[in-house]
Amino acid sequence: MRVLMTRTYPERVIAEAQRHFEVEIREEAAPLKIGQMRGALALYDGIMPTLGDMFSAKVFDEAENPRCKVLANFGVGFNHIDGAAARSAGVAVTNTPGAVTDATADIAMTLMLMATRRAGEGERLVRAGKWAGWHPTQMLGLHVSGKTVGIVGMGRIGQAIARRCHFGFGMKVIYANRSAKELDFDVTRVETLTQLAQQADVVMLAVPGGADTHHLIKAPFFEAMKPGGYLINIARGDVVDETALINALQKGQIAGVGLDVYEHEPKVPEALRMLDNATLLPHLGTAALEVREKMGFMALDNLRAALAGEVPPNLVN
Ligand code: 8YV
Repeated sequence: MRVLMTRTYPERVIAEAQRHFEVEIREEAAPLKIGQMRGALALYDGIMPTLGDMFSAKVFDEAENPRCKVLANFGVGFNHIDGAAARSAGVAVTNTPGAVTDATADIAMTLMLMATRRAGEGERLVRAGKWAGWHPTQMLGLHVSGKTVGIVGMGRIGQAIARRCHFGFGMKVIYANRSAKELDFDVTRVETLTQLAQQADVVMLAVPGGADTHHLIKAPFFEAMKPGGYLINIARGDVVDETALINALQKGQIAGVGLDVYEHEPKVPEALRMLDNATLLPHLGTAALEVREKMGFMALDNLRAALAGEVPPNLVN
């Protein structure tokens, strides 16, 4: 069976893949172009795509009974793949849930602490040689312990964030989610995003990307947030109306933001990059070797099952 890996995944993942398949490894870091995706559907039995490989309905338009039977996505987010169009073309789509949960929740906590305690701003001050020394009211930020965190999206990652905030920082946890969640510690579901915005000192976005959550967070949400409130996004960039976010930051409607994802990444607007109260990371959510290996092995399990004619463990379409 021929398999295309659309990026150079970790060595151990590639070695494991080569034990089972004839593997082609794409060395470019840039996402596939539409012609490359169409070609891959015709030439390979399975493909391991990832963030940025936009397998839209258009890609499947000309795919009459493609050779490819599975897109085994490397990553939990699969909003770059049109699952319905893939299914219509006879292509299964899978993802890697669980593998990313703790690492992504950890980056959410990193961003919360960096943003609220102005760590990025402080690091830049020292590195620039401009620190004139300590004084009692220098670079005061928000003390998060005991404050209220509002989590939008209470799936695996949202719950892992809630656990860290509750047990690690004694925070009150409120959340907005389609359904109520029963956890082994105290969390409170709010009925509306406005209520969450009004009550939270720190807002955490942990919803899946896709049409249902596109621009879920926009100007009215920022107007409802506390002026001293912070927004953290480790979900997908387009969950937030980035123009409205920049406007809210410039107007002082919110105190700051911590982002690991961007609406048009890797493009990040200069207006956002210029703001000292914007903590900006380059999509580091799962950037640890053991995590990326675990993601890769999960994707391979999905590939193997699908190409053996079985239902893959993490089928999403
Ligand atoms: C991944 C992510 O590392 O898993 C996801 O959906 O957003 C990241 O944490 C990225 O997609 C690369 O696969």
